[in-house]
Amino acid sequence: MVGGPTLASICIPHGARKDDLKSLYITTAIDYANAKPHLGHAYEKVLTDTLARFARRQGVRVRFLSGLDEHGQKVQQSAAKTGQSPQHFVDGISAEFLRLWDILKVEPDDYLRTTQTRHRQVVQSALNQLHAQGDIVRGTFKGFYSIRAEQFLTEKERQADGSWPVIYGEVVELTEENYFFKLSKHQDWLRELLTRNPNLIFPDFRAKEVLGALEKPLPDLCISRPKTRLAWGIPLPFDENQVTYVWFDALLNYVTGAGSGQGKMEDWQPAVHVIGKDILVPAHGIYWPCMLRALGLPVFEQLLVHGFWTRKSEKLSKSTGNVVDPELLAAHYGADSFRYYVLREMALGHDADFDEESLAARRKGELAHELGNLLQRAGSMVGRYRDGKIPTVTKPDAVSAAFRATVLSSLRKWDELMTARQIHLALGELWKGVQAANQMIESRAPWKLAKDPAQADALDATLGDAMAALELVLEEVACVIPSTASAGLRQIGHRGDILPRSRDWPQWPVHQAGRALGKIEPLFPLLEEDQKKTQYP
Ligand code: ME8
Repeated sequence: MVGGPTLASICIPHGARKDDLKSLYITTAIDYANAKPHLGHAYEKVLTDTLARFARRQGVRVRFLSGLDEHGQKVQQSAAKTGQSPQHFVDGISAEFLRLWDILKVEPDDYLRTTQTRHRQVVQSALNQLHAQGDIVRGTFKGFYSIRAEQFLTEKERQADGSWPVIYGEVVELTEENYFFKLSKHQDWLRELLTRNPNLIFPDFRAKEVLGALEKPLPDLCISRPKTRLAWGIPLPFDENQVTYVWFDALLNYVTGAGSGQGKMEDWQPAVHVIGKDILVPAHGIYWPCMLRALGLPVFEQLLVHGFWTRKSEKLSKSTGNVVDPELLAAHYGADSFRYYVLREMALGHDADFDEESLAARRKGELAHELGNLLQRAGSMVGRYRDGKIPTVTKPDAVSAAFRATVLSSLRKWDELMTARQIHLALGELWKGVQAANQMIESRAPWKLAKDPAQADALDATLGDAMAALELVLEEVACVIPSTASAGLRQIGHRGDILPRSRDWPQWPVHQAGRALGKIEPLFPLLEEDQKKTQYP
């Protein structure tokens, strides 16, 4: 439409900014419904929730999707162990996940379960389309199969002497008639796409892993399983004796949940997919872009790949007993302390080691002592010296001007680092503003100023500036610690709701002069035993 009106110019409401129309579709991986949620699940959902809240604060229109992966062998086996039907089993697991998201204030716009009708319809219509196009063909699959584990084994599982580990019991060579999705024809396109778009995968070193895997010829992907072997899946619409392979089913959740979430293929919008490093190659890095292309849909906006949590440098695993229960931690330290810890501790994209002492120390230091105390001290002095009303700063003095410049600069750096997805560093920058406020109070000593009526302006500046800095910081950090930030804002007489930033952000707030404070209470009350006892010694 050269020269004509653009969509943006038609749609901009009166007085709105152009970039108000920016939109973000952001998704998490859908967790396997075969066991309770663990630290890795919780981190990923908190991370995505924070990115969604931050984008909203930047004025972006956001759709945030999360959900559960409920089909497949793992789920079927876990259900069988409990003697429940798979559907009954996943209903129970889904309630556990939803309870955790409620506790952690992870608030997606939609929560998709792959057993829902809307999803089955999308999967079946995608299968029909690809089958009709000739992109799905019947073929023979040959491999080694463990009867006990009810799964095909790969050469990776084979031991050095050529035998199979005893856990697999009897291993037979099996030939199966299955359906295959033609992956290989997209290989050159995908290699070029990744090479030309270095931002398609974050961090960039992860893109190299996908490119590395593309150096060998891609085998076609087996996308079905005979019902006799696996009943718990979405039936192929063109062969009732087969069900859909769980990854082919799971990846399509992003299409089902797009737009209105009504399961319409045309609602697809290129998404930012937040996933862990173990599901990049081959699922999200290879299968998914090829599936989108074959379906005639645009490729995703980005794969945002996070690292793994370990404990004492070891993999979190039920078999070694070193699992970390996020619900237990949230109950003890508070959901926001948990959220803050995981985001402050892990450099997005890299691995991090979970250490409860460090969680307790960050809660006590950065949250309770630095942020919480700032509010309590400044708030109680506003109560004592200014009748609970935020004083007007009529003449900001030199100390005030320097302090304001420091805080505004820390906010700008926070914004830059958040935009660059360096959340842990962004929080460090924001805290420089908090620390500057504490130092400012310490050096201006308002308790002394209050004794001298000639220092009234300096006292006003001290307290007014501290309140303004708190407001600025709390409005930003709300994406990380939503409940506490809103509670803190209400204590300083703000409504506590987080709206998109004004166009001229960051500006020093002036509107709050004369505003009455609410009741000042500790944001992070000291824990009874004060971190002597830990949940994970
Ligand atoms: O992979 N640290 O489900 P899942 C950080 N259903 N993240 C971790 C982790 C850890 N220790 N352990 C797991 C699946 N994760 C599929 C996804 S998406 C279409 C289908 C992350 O329950 C993992 O990387 O095994 C993944 O992103 C998410 O938790 C769910 O893992």
